Amino acid sequence: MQRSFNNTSAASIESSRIAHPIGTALDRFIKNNQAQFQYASGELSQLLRDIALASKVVNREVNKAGLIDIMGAVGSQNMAGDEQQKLDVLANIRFTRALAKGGEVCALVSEESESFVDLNNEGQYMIAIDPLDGSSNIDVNVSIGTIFSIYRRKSPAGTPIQQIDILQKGSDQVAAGYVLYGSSTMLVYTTGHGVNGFTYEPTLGEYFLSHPTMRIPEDGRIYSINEGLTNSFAAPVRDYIQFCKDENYSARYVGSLVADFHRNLLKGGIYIYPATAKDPNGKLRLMYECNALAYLAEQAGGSATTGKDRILDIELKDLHQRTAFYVGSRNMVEKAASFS
Ligand code: AHM
Ligand code: MG
Repeated sequence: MQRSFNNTSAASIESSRIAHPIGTALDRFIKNNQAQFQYASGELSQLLRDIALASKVVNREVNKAGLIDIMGAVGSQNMAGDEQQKLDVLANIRFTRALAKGGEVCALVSEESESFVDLNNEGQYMIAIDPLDGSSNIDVNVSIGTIFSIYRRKSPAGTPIQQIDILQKGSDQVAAGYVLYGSSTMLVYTTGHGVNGFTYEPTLGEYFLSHPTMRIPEDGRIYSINEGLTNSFAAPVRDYIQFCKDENYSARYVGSLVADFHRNLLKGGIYIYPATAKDPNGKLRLMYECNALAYLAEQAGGSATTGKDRILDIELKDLHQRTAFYVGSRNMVEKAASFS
């Protein structure tokens, strides 16, 4: 069944605003909302806290990225004599460690690992994560992000992890979100009851609610696509780009999925990564890039498709499966699809 925020009444949105004023600390927000979860045992709350904690550590590393070059390039040693590690590898280690220690996650799928990681515990959740997406932007001081999807494990806890625990459809997500390491660091997530955004206050070391009950405008005037690849797009994609130009839309493309998605979420817009000659199934990965953002988009009133089909309905066959990705304002995604 499609979990859609569109059915949520204006009154419940308003009551959520009243219950959680801007400035509410993340910990308090998670605690106050625990009763909303179907399995309100506190494990998912703790898992979200673990993610927030790991993101603070990664945020610190991201902010030091420029200095790392000064102190020694990748492959060399830093001043303390430690081997330097690439930031995306480091982020993977930080998140894996936090989630393994937390004990709520039994298995982890990551962009950085070929197969899933069995954490050998009784945890009830499976997580798919891209620890640091937009890696080409790391070295040039441009926004990057972490993307995560959380699922309930399907087989009984304590038994070996099975394929049905790992290869779950996007519509099975129980929570999803991203961290944007931008001019501010933000954590944006959903547990199926709307989308809320928290901004990190570095001097206090805490996230605070800054964007309650986020809604993506139904329409927008921004299109985000790597237009340099136009020659390898199919005709309907090229036609839609021409339509955007005819309408005098603004082209905005950071090249970091989280940053492009976040801007469009706030301002209205569409992000497209279609099939190309090089990547005939699209470039982006379903499990740890597209599904989370598709869930967030729908929860915020937007939509996400392959250009044809709903992203959250796609059957998973492979951990690193790719898909074409259209996400953003509902009317824009619909319009783009009408060119096919
Ligand atoms: P990555 O996982 O190697 O970082 O690739 C994903 C990134 C997205 O963040 C971004 O939207 C896209 O790839 C950019 O790709 P391109 O440079 O082909 O436009
Ligand atoms: Mg990625």
